Amino acid sequence: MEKNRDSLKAVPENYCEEEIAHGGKVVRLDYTTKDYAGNNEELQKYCFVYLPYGYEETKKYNTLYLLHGGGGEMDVFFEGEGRSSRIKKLFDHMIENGDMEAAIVVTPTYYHIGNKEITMDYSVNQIEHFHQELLCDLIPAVEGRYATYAESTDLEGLKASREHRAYGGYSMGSLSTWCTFKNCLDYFSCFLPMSGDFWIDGNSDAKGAAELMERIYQKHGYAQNEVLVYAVTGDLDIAYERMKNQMEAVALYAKSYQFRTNDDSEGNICFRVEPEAIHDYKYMPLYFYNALPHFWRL
Ligand code: FER
Repeated sequence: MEKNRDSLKAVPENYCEEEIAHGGKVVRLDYTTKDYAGNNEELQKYCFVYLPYGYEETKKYNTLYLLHGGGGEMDVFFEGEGRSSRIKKLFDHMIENGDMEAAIVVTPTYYHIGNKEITMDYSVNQIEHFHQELLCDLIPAVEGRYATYAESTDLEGLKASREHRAYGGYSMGSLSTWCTFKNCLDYFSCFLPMSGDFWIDGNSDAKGAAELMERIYQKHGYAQNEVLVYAVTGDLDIAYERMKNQMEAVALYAKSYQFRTNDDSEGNICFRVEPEAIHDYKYMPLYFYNALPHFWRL
């Protein structure tokens, strides 16, 4: 596997700062789900949804589902309805300048809203069950309400539109991204795990993760140009060693993947490392800026 210790491409200075005239908007979407990780009782939840500038019901949009880290909630990326967070401004600039394709960006939580008693075991359990909420309730609520490539929101409709659907997250949200890869490869094509490795039964396990990834890939039978994984972290990040071990194991054991070298021309999995970056949400704009130009363009 190619070692990448060069800096990622820096985010242009104004991207996270400047409001643009043609910006998108952040709205709140309420939906009903169930406590799939617990007793299946009905739950009322909500997420924030970024609608790109010029959003129209008659168009079709790519989607990106984004998950926060441990202890976070829906507001980590967009702060709230009608707000103009740094990440919202970043997406506005990237879409306006053609750096990334227009996309609807959805920020839910894998927790029960407002739960203050969050342990690591609770987080892992919620994350490992989140695909049920995702497929049965969240995606149908979002893609039934907003104009995406899904002609229908049953599993068949979601599968037919998988090339237009991406999933990413930071830290424990990165674990959620690996779990979505495991459980939902038929419904998502692009994955952005940021600063978090793939835990198996709650434990970091590089070889186990690599073998599982290979099994999943083989089972689904997608071609290399039908799946993209952009894994990224910093070399001072607490996730670095584990993520590096995992990606090196993928290079050894997961023969179905082709690693992308730095020129990004070919291959469907890469591991990018920002020198001196620690475990902090403040690096997310840098990771989005470098990853998202490759998404929905397989
Ligand atoms: C990791 C490093 C740290 C990781 C998760 C964390 C899923 C989360 C830490 C925390 O929430 O305190 O590699 O992988």
